[in-house]
Amino acid sequence: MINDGYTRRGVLATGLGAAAGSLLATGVTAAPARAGTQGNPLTLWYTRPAAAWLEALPVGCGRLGAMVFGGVATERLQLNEDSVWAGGPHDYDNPEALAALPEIRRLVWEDKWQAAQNLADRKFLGKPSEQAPYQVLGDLTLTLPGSAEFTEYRRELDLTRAVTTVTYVRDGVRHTREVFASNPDQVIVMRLAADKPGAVTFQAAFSSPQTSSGSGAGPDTIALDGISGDTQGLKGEVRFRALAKARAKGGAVRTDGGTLVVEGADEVTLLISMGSSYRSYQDVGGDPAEVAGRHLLRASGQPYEVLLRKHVRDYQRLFGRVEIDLGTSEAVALPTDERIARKQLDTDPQLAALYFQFGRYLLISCSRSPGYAANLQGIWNDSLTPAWESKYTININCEMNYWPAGPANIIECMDPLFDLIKDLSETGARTARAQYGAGGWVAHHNTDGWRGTAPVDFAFYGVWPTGGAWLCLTLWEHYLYTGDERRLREHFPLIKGSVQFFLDTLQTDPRTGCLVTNPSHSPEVGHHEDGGENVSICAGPTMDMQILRDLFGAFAEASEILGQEDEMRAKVREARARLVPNQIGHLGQIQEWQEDYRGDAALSRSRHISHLWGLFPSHQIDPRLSPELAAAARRTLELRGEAGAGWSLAWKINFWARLLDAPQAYKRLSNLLLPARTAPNMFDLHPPFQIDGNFGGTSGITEMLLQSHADQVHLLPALPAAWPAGSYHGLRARGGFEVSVEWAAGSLVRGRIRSDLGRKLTLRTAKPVTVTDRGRPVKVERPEAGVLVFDTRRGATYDVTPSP
Ligand code: FUC
Repeated sequence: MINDGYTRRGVLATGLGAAAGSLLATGVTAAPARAGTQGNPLTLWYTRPAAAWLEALPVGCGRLGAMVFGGVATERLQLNEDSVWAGGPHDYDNPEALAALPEIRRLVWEDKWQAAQNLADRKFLGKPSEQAPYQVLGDLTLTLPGSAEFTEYRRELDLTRAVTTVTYVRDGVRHTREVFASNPDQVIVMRLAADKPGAVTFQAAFSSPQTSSGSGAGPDTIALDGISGDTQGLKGEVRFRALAKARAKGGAVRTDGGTLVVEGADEVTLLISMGSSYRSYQDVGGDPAEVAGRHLLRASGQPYEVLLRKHVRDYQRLFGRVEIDLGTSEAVALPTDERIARKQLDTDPQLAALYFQFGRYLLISCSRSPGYAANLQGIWNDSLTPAWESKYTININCEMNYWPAGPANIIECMDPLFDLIKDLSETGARTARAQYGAGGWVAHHNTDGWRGTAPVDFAFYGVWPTGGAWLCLTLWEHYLYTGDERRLREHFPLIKGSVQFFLDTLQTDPRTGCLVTNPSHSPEVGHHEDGGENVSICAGPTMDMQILRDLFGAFAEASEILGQEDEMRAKVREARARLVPNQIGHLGQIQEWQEDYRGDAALSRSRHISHLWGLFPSHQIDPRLSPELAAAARRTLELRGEAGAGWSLAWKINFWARLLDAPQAYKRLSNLLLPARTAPNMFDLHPPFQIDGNFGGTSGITEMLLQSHADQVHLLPALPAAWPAGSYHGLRARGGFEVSVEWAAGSLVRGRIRSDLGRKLTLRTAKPVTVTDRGRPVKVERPEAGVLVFDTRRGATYDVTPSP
């Protein structure tokens, strides 16, 4: 069985057989009469059909997604295709902006913020000033005749195989449906089976809130054709087609208009294919019928078992790289929604492990090639007008989506993000020219299917030129994790273009002489809100300076590695030295702005904590290297307060982990897993559903167990008391290391580190350790307590054990 194969292979691969074995054994023995997780603790499961969207279970293969409701009389698959954006190709740049820029800057220098912000609202926002929403494609609804009664209902999502299953007994027949989304075959597959011959009977039809129509497309296939919606005066131009084809064993299949009719089959495989006319942000001339038809035809030629096997193999190649055991308890036997409703993470450590793996599952399911990057809802959206248009918000949310990709060992999932950055470097070059008269490229706080890069919404939120710069640092992160120079060379022009924009636009602050952004802001936080003013606009906010310090640093290092741009490197290093440094303010906090504003500004409880960007994802603020700044970051977190939207809480887990404060990090994780922030289907709630919190939470758990910044690999840096014993296998550290660790009584029992690049390794542990290479002691230096340094060989595996 595939599932057995997965777990056994995993256990063998860990070399930590004892810990992994005990995880499995506990899962099995804890399984209660009510079925529980049936020996597989990596299962979300429920005793009722989904009564709401946030109870339905997500499947996806990057390009396609579905929410599966698991109903008995009707089954609903809410369908998404990741290019269905309202509107059409559009250049958002504002031709009036460039002329207004000097005046906006002057007003900022004179502290006339309200006037500056008003002018930016009038002249500097994109046209239109709001971007387009990502939209639902439609539903496929199955109507299944029979009595209203049913028993032995169970609905689950198996994270080890990425298959969701529904089973129940109705009118004396056990029905079983499985659904998965296949990346190799680019279709969503549903199999309907029964334990009596001839018992599979249903009708299926598409519906959609879009302008669309259903029809028959052959004797066993129905179609839905539609077009995306209009928005902000832009005509909807993404045409799409969905197809559903039934392949039955026994019984009869026919279509009746747009209805698929299946009668008396033994078993049915339903293949769902979707395609759109979107070829790129500037071309919607594709043929949706060709795309949907091609994938359907190819899948049609393959038996269900083959489609399933290919899907599971493809998925496990990514998912199977990491195992995690944070301990277990009786609670694993409860349905997932009941576990969340208990509000007791302390007595349910496996729920944290499940959340971690669910995050990995989600990223694999919504960010794969072929396909576009994960938006605010990944790919899962049932609306024409989703919250914040389900765009790519790049002042935190989109980047957060990708935090787990490197450390949680699914780095291929970043590829669609890199495609997005490539697009933005093109549209952003237009914006740089049109609105700033600058070279290079710029992206502000949001983008959409049309890769808008001009400022949008209001100046208060939108006039922030550093979104593209942050995105570029994900390209650099990829290199830090993989050491892949070929990719770095491919990505370097994007980094260079972003740097160029800032070389062209940074201003010398007349008061401080520092190089600063102007206009900009600290995302979404006002620094003066009194006297009818509410202004965020300013010069040189801390976050910008932190991002640019890292961007310029990455550029300099990359250009050295690649042997390119010597002259520009010198200029960039000079500029880097002139950025405003991190500063500590009057409350002992990290200053959010160049000026240490008093009053409400410093006391803001905003969910945005942008000035701690330097603590995470960056490491400019570090308890070891800059203890005073770290203390100020702690103060900042205390001032900002404990509460927060889903993503904000998730960010705080990462912050506290970086401050090596396990109790505080764990507290934020517990809060993230409360019903107010985690839906019954484990989707993160801002609220509403926003997927960043899932990914930020996954990243936060990693940061508690393994950190690898500032040239050190730190094992178990913020291990909470609630997880006294456990293990993980396969997390990744920067520098090309794969790390597995087992711990008991809160301390390391053994670790195992594979070096893929043969780099020098600096290892930090709470207690002294010894390193061996195939049983032989390795020569190490011990520069300070808890730290050892040694040269590794490419491909070698090192064992780490507590020193006697
Ligand atoms: C920013 C945040 C919101 C939300 C939205 C998508 O505006 O302030 O909390 O995450 O982006």
